Amino acid sequence: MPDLFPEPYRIKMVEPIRITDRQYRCKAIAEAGFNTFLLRSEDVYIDFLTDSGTNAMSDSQWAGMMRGDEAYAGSVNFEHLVAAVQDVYGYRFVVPTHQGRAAEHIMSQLLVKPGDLVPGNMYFTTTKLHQEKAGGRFRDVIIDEAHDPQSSHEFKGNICLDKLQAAIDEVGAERIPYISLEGCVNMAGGQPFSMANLESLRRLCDQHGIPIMLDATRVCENAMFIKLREPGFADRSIKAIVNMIGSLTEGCTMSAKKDHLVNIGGFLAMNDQEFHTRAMAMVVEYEGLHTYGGMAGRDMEAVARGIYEAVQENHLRHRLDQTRYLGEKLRAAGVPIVEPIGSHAVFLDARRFLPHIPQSQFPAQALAAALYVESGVRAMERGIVSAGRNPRTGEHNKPKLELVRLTIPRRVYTQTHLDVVAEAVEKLFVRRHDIKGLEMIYEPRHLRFFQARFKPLQ
Ligand code: P71
Repeated sequence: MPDLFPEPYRIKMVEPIRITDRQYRCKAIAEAGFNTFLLRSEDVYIDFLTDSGTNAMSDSQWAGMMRGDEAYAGSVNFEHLVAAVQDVYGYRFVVPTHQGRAAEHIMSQLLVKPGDLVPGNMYFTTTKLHQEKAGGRFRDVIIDEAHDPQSSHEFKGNICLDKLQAAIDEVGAERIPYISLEGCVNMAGGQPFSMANLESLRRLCDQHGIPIMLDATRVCENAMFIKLREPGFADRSIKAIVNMIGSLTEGCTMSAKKDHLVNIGGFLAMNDQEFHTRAMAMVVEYEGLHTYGGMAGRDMEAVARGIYEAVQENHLRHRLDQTRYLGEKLRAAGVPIVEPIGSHAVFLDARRFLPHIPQSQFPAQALAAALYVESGVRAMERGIVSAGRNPRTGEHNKPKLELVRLTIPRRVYTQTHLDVVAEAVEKLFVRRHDIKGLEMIYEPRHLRFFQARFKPLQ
């Protein structure tokens, strides 16, 4: 693959990682109840659990940490954060939060009323939970292709306007507080929406007076895909594309732990003054004063600087190429992955990887556990365990996608690390028939994937 974009950085500091043997890992995964969330980080060799909060910060961000203004009120770093969001996204108001779900909590409580319907381009676990806790229901209105891991549609994050229109006809626009639009849809495999789709969505929403709230968690990566794939955008800067997305939406929730290249942080942003006033009143109850949310001054400075680094084209070219490198290696070895290769991760298709394990025996969970034992590589289940249960019937939700996510932290691992991961998955694929299903022996009520425990079936 000669056309890979190289690292636009050099390494100034290193963090040793530990290689363990198979016997050690067998014991570790059993102690963790076959749930990779419950492993100790020290027992992991290459950690592809998530790209969330696992970023390497730049020298500029670390320098910014030393300029933290830790005043309780009115920190200058808050001003920098607000200015960066206004400049890059174009939203008028910013409410800082400690991470994305805190922004989702505040937004859902303030905008969603009992009985409301929130249409979105595929669910995200925490997003949906907060909508439901506010008495709302989530409705998936993503295009059908997003549920087909083999469809190579270039913008699988697009919203199906017919599905959305049907939802509006069914419940009435007044029961739809907003449309939830996620960039580089995580659960679909890191798949972007197109600008053309957002513009059509905007027109439909304008007809009905429905706002669009962006989940901006990975929107810079989405903007890079727009630049690479959508006619008319090749010469636009990433910042200009993100700004255009901002101008077509009423506000956003942000987990800065992803695209904005920090280890902790987030915010809620909006144009509506009344929403802002109410969000400020609520953030002081749950997070902290409205000029820091749940963040230290230094954290806000790192986010402010990270916002600008996140829209650097070289950074994004390298980022997407790392993911593509891993995906193309696996594809070449015949390993079933979600197509096309997305932004932040390569997703293994556990249904095709382990056709002998029925969904009721948690194939993606079993695959993630087996990969850890094979290699010390930690991945994440994104299938039936993550989908949880229907809050009304108590039945398992049975998602079409049964995936294992190999998630690449930003600016952390080298190409050789990617090779190690690819070889481990390839080895496991050869002896996939040895992998057995699991039985769930404990599950918490909400977000069960974090703490559920399993035992292997014989
Ligand atoms: C990821 C995470 C972190 C996570 C969350 C829940 C289960 C497993 C892992 C977090 C997101 C996200 C999107 C699109 C909102 C959040 C919440 N993703 N929207 O992918 O991907 O943000 O973690 O800062 O609270 O590993 P938060």
